[in-house]
Amino acid sequence: MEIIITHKNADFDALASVFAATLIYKEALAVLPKSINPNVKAFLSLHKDLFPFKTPGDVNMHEVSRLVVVDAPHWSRLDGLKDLRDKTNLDIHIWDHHKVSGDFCASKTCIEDVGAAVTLLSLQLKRDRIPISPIQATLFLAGIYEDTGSMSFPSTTAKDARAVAFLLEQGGDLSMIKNFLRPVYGPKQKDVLFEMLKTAEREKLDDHTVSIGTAEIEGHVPGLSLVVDMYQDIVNVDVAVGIFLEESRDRCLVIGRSTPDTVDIGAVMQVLGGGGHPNAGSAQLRSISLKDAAAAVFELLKGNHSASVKISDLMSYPVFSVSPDKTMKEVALLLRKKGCTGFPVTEGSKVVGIISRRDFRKVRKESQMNAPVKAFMSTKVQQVNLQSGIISAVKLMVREDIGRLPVIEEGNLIGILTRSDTMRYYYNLLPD
Ligand SMILES: [Mn+2]
Repeated sequence: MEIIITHKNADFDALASVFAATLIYKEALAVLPKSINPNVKAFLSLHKDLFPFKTPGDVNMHEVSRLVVVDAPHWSRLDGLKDLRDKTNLDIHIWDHHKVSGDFCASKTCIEDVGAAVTLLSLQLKRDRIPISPIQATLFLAGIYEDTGSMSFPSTTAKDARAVAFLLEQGGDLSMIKNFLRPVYGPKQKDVLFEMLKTAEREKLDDHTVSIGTAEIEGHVPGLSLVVDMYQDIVNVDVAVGIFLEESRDRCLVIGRSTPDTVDIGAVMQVLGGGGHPNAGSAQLRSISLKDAAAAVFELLKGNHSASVKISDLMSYPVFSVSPDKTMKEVALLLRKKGCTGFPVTEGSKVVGIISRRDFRKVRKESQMNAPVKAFMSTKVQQVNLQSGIISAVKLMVREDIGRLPVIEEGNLIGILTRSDTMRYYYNLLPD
C-alpha cells in the first residue's frame, strides 16, 4: 500500500500537496493528520466528496510499502506514524520546499527552494500533462497563495508564478481562494490580541524595531499566527514575537514574524527547538514563565541581527581619495577619468571631507577652479564601520541624501560604500 502524508496542523499548502500527489501517485491513499488548520477544515467540510482522505488511525501501517511525504522535512512533524519510522523496506518519496536538512531516508526527493510545496507538484503535473479539474486547480492555488502571502513573501519564486499561471489556465478560481484563505479571527483571537497589546513594548535593536507581546491562553486557540501578524501590523515593528502561555500544559508557544533583511526569525526559533523560514517561525518552550520566555527570546534576537551580507562584502576598495590641497580643476579631471561621482578627501588615512560632483555647483567663477578642494568639500562626513548593518547604512544615505559612505576601521579609511553598492544588495546581484 502507498500512502501520502503531510505535517501536523495541515495548512492549505499541505492539503493541496497531498491531493496533487494523489494525481501523480495514482494508487496512493491520501492520509491527513488529525490536526488541521481551521480554514482548511472549513474547506474540507464543504468539499469532502471531492477530496476523500483517511486518517492515520484508518491505516494498517504494516501494509504500507511506500510513503510519500509532502511539505514536511522531519518525522517529528508527522502525526500518528511512529510505527513506520523503524520499518525496513519502506520506500520514501519527499516533495518539499523546506531548505532544512530532513531526517527521512528517501529514495526519491524533490526538494526545491520555492514558495510552496504544491508549486513543485503542480509543475510536475504540468510536465506530465496530467489533467486537473478546476476545483483541484483552485485548491492548489490556495496552497501557493497561502504559503506565499498571495505571491508577496520574499520566498516567492518565478516557479511559483509559473505554477500559478498553469493553475489559472486549468480553471483555478481566485475568488474562491479569497473566501477560504480568510483566516479565523473571532472573539477568542481578539482577546489574545488585546492582551498582547496591553503588554506591548517597542524596542530598538540595532537598526530594527522589535516587539514581544505576551498573553496567557487556555486550551487550543487557533489562528495565533494570524494574531501575531496583526500584532506586528498594529505595533508597526520589523520583528514581532508573540509568546503564549498555556498554564495547564506547562508550555509557552512562541511565534515570530520578521520583515525581510532584518532578523532570521526561523534561525532564532531553531535555537529554541522550533523552526521556520527567515521571516516566520515558531517554537515551544516547557516549564517557563512568560517573563523568562520573553527575556530569552529578546537575548536571542540581540545576538541574531541577520547580517548575512556584511558591509565588507559590499564596499568598494581600495578607495581612491584626494588630498585637501588638490585643486578643484584637478579633482574634476580625476572624477571624469575614474568615472566617479565623488571622492573622500584624506589627510594620511584620515577622512577629512567628501568632495562630490554636487559640490562643483558652488563654483561661481572660473578662477575658483584653482582653489583647493578643502574650500568646497563637505566636512560633515557621515561614516560607517565594518560592524554597521547594511540597513542602517542605507537609512543613513537616505536620511542625509548622500551617495557614499566612507567605511572606517580604527580611524582609518578602508573602503567606501556607494549607492550602487547598496543597490547590488537590494537586487541580490551579489556573486554567490
Ligand atoms: Mn508549505
